[in-house]
Amino acid sequence: MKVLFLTGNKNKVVEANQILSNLGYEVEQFLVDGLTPEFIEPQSSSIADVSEFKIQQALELISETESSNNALLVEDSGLFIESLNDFPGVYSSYISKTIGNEGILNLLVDKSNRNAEFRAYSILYKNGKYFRALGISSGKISTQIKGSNGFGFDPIFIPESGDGRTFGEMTDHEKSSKSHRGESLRILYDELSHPSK
Ligand code: ITT
Repeated sequence: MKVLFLTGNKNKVVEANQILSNLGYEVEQFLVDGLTPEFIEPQSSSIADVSEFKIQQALELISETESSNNALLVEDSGLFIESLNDFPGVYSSYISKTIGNEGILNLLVDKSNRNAEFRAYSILYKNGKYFRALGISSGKISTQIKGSNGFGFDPIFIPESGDGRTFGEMTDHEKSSKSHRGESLRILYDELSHPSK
């Protein structure tokens, strides 16, 4: 069975494939006529609400045959910085594209508290059933941009469970073993493996 992932972000698809392929699922970006369909992200302060909205849009876009043969996946994620009252949070995508990593480091110049959290809320729809999972990766914002792997805020995020390197300095495999997305997909993986739980 394939998992069709409604996202404009190919990095998310790669990470999801690494985890769900162990279960025999092949994750593909959900495209309509070869293009990422336009979908709306509602203004909300909750990544769970944004994900619920995304899955409803995915169900509207998918044909009946496609949805009976495949599972559908959506995810909303973000970086939540403690001393900035959880900013950029649900605005992470926009902030990453505008002020970027340098902008975030500038906002934290005078702050001694650099605690932050990445969160990912995933929803998978399969055969009429919804599976939902929140993953969290706690850590700190670095003082410098380090590493060029991954995407978005990876070069400024040092996970607590690591060895001091940023996600941007880790291989894909190392990152997904510690990441919010990895955690949320591993929870989904468990639920899919034990559907009676
Ligand atoms: P969608 O099409 O799935 O919405 P997106 O990239 O816009 O793709 P989100 O709306 O969920 O995704 O925004 C999440 C943003 O948070 C993302 O664009 C990055 O800037 C940041 N982010 C989330 N997970 C990250 C990760 O693992 N590493 C680095 N940055 C991440």
